Amino acid sequence: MTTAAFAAVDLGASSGRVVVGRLGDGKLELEVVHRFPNEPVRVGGTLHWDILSLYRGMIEGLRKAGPVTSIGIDSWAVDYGLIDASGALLGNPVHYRDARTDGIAGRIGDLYPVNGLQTLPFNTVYQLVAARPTPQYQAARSLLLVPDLLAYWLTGQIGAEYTNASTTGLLDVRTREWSSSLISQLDLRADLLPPVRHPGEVIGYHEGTPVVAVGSHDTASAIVGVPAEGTDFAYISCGTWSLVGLELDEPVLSDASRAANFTNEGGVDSTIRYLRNVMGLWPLQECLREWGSPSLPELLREAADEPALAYVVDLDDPVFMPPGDMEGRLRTMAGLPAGAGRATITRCILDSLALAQRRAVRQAQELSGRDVSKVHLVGGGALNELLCQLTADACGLPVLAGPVEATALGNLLVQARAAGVVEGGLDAMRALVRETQRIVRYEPRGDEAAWQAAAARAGR
Ligand code: LFR
Repeated sequence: MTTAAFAAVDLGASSGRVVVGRLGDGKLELEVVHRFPNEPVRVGGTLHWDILSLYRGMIEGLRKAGPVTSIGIDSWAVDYGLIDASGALLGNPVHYRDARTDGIAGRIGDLYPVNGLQTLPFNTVYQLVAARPTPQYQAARSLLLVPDLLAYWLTGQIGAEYTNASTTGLLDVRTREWSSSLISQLDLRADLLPPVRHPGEVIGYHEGTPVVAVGSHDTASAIVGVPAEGTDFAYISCGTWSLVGLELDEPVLSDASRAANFTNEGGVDSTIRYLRNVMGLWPLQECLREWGSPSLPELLREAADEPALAYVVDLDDPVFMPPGDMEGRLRTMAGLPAGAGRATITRCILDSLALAQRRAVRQAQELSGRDVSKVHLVGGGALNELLCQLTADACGLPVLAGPVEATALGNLLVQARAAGVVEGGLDAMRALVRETQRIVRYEPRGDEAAWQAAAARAGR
């Protein structure tokens, strides 16, 4: 085995980073060479991504990374830019938390039998229905999902990376190609959708360096970076969202699965990411923003001393989706007394998140028929010891927390495999993560009855 360096560009909802991974001879070392903020901009009543500032952050990071064997890009899913016939971007990509899709999913019939996707108001398909009457949509030549747009700017090549394309709602979950019947049924433009490409393919070259398609949906890369052995595990990719589910070979398209709003997204190496979007750390992030960024470790220490399960909400209620006045919404929904302070609110969020994760872990098993013996929790949430312990307690299963940088790792590993530096399938890539990254084990502390009662109170 040889040693080589790779650059992962990983864009999250609140920040982006460029990570250099050095791999070879059983080693895997990460260095975050650049971090930059991702601050959405509301203008003309619409919430946008500041895509040019993200591009600048990426370029700056790649410069700091120095010479690498290849570059891979991942980001959150569903959002896109439209380019015209000259290749120019037609407007800033709209943020998935923008209100333009309100009410659309309810007006459109059931798409589950074709796309197998959880109905989330912001799925690309609903965004396109909202965009259909606009001049930009009519003038567009191609639709590029965010990582594909950035890769286009680096290489001049267009395409739709499969794992991210699977979140649009326009891909047929069985054939893994664009569904022409669904697209024409909704009177959308099939000609906007570029050919599908797969993780491991070379997209093109940036200043002579190959840009390689990875699991460009951040969640797909995160799941590559789950340090699991075997198949009897659930995962939680916990950051702004908690993506909670199982890795399967085939989609689950039953009525019960649709009713439980479980999704079948496309994973690396043709796996199915059978999961549910749980609201994640978003409510806490929003509170912290409103509170002027107080010390999180201190707040978590105080929250740990608060009474358990005193106040719980159904965190998946769409009322928590948009930005702004999160504390007010939590107070109302949880029935918090006027005197409740920040520690109580934080505990309410974390208890409620653990409850929502418990529900998704249990439902995923029931709906798929796959039993699990442990939960892997990866992403930024793995640093939150209180959340990890509460999740173990709620699920009644051990939680293996880490790595924090699972997404960057998954991105890097797929590149390293494409370059021949790592050999084998997901098992081999995960073994390398297991052997090289820090993982902390949390044992469940029991009290199933208390969690059950709380679930009932949260309306679960
Ligand atoms: C996580 C994530 C989720 C997706 C949401 C919106 O970062 O990619 O998987 O549902 O963001 O795109």
